[in-house]
Amino acid sequence: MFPRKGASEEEVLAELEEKTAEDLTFDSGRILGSMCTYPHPFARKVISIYIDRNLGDPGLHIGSQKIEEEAIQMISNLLGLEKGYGNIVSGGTEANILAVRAFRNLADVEKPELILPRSAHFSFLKASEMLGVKLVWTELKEDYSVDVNDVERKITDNTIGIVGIAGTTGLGVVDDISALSDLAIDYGLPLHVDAAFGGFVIPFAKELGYDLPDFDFRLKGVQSITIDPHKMGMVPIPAGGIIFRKKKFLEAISVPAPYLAGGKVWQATITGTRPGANALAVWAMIKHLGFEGYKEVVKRAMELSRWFAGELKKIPGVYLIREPMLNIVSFGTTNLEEVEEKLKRRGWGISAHRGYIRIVMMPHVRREHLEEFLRDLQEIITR
Ligand code: 0PR
Repeated sequence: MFPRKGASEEEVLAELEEKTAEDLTFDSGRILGSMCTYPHPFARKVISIYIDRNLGDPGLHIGSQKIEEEAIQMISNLLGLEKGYGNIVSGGTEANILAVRAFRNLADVEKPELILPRSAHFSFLKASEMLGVKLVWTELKEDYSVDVNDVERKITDNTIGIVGIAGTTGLGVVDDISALSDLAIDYGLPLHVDAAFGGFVIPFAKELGYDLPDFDFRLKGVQSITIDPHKMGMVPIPAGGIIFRKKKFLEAISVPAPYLAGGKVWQATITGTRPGANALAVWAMIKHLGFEGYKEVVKRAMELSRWFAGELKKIPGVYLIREPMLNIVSFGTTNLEEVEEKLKRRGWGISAHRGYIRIVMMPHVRREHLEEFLRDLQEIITR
């Protein structure tokens, strides 16, 4: 019911506290299966200062728009591009939709089809339905990366583009983007890389010496990349990123907004009014942490993942789905559903709906949390 009379701030806050008591919080250490993390205190500060900025009307907030553009350029550079074209958006879903939209608009095909691996995130289902693009799924190999031969077999005259994934949602697998890129070039098709998760992991992990495939604009067939600051970028939700190699992709999805303060401006995002504060927080976090800062975050997460995977293997009845490539460790057990239920009852924020339990070593996950989790898991399994 819409209240007729307002209540005091104290009353409202007390009610909120009571109602959110059942939420899990990131600092409790109980959230082990999420790709989000606690808002970095510095990002939180930036957001609270600039909470009123709206990138939907860049003529009003000219400075903020320039900062968004600088953030896009810094991310483009991270991904091997001197100059990129894109936006800070609401998340990986919007970024993926924008990429598919750009490919479709440029393709001029009557019955557009998009080729993507079975491991792709469900955001492509939304893109497919909204854009009228048929999804053509390709098989995975034994290591859960996309079968590039199957991708080639599925190319037709209706294909508008190919999707590869750098950090799959379930297992953190990086596809053979280099082979996909070659294929894309051979067939004159654009390749989109969904690095929503891996984008803020792989560049740092590579420099740390982890043997990971190339995945970014250094590969000439890659035309667009989804990369989410609100995952491993440690920026509060919502902060996704879409970067295109060429201006034509952005132009293909731009609509005119002629009456705004900045005169005739073009908008290439799905949302109109959008949070400037979050784009500023992306910029601020990159400036604050720098490459070295993110590298430290990734180092911890990768080491924790290897250690955790090793510990899991010691528990009888527990098996890894595959060796972790990034900071995601997924495992199965006998009686998985029962184990999941019991873990949840003990307050663990995990899920097993894909046929395994996925643990994501986000920055809020600490070794002592995992030790406690392992103790609970062992107890449940051996009981
Ligand atoms: N692409 C990939 C590879 C993803 O893993 C995800 C989200 C997306 C795109 C879509 O991103 P947005 O959710 O930002 O639109 N992957 C997470 C997942 O499905 C989303 C998530 C995050 C789920 C936190 C739960 C959670 O607690 O697991």
